[in-house]
Amino acid sequence: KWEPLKKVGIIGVPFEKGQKKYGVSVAPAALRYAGLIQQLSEIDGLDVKDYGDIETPGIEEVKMENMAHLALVSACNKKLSERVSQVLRDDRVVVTIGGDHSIGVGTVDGHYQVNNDMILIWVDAHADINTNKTSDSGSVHGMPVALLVKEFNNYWPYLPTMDWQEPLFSIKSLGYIGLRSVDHYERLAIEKYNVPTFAMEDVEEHGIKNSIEHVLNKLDPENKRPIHVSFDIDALDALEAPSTGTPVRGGLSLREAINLMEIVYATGRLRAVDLVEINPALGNENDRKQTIEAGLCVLKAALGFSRRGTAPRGVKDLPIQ
Ligand code: EXY
Ligand code: MN
Ligand code: MN
Repeated sequence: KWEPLKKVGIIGVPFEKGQKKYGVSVAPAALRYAGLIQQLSEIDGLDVKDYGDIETPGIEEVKMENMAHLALVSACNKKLSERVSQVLRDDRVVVTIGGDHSIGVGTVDGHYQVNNDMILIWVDAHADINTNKTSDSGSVHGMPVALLVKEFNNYWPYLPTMDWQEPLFSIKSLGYIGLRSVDHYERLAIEKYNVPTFAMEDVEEHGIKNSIEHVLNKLDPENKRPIHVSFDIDALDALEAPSTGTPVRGGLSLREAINLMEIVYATGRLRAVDLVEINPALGNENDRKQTIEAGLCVLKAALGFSRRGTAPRGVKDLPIQ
């Protein structure tokens, strides 16, 4: 009944104002240079279309307490949301390459516009569910989930420039995998709203396969809702993906992340993937290469690449001499 969509659309988002370090905006170019489009095109039967990058030219800043660059974040996400909706309406799985994780506001908003029954799997070392009242950093990449969910309306002040984004997505449709750096109020929110969460110690106990299957089953027991995976590269262990702004040791192995994505792919319901927080400017040449390769492996697994290999299509025998 549910078959994986064999068409995908790529969006690059060279945006880094949701956090403080230079370099995460270079990731779309770095991934393209490393062969993103070509490698995805080599996946059996996959049709890949590049929708280019979202550019956010000079925007006038607004001041908001403990929330840096709100107007820029907002302008970028508004454009991104529209592009994400467009790709989905073109009947393609949308793959968004960030950029820092503040762009999750735009990807989820754009997805929700088209599939309001979507569920969201946030794969991350962090919960990204701070408000400007609870955040220690004032960086919006730690706030996208709080901006998106309708249950948080009362926890925010009026946010100038954000009128375009009406939070309609419910926190009841959210699940977490990979957490290991969660602020106190973030944990309170997870407990208050009972968000299905497999932090690293739960992944340890149940294994990655049971963890993702449990979250999917909890959010969608009837197996009928479109899936959005927002994958922060810092979900991976810092040894597997060192080039990222807020690395945390003791995370997912690349094998676990690949397996998670293979399981989501196999549902046939994956409609959107974000890959964020790769920062090619951090670490040495080898760190950079390793991190980008890891990101490509994760995306390929999400889009149907089989580690078993695939025999040539429609061919029944080896070539005869
Ligand atoms: N919880 C911390 C904060 O809000 O500043 C750290 C957030 C890091 C966010 C990273 C990208 O996922
Ligand atoms: Mn994140
Ligand atoms: Mn993170």
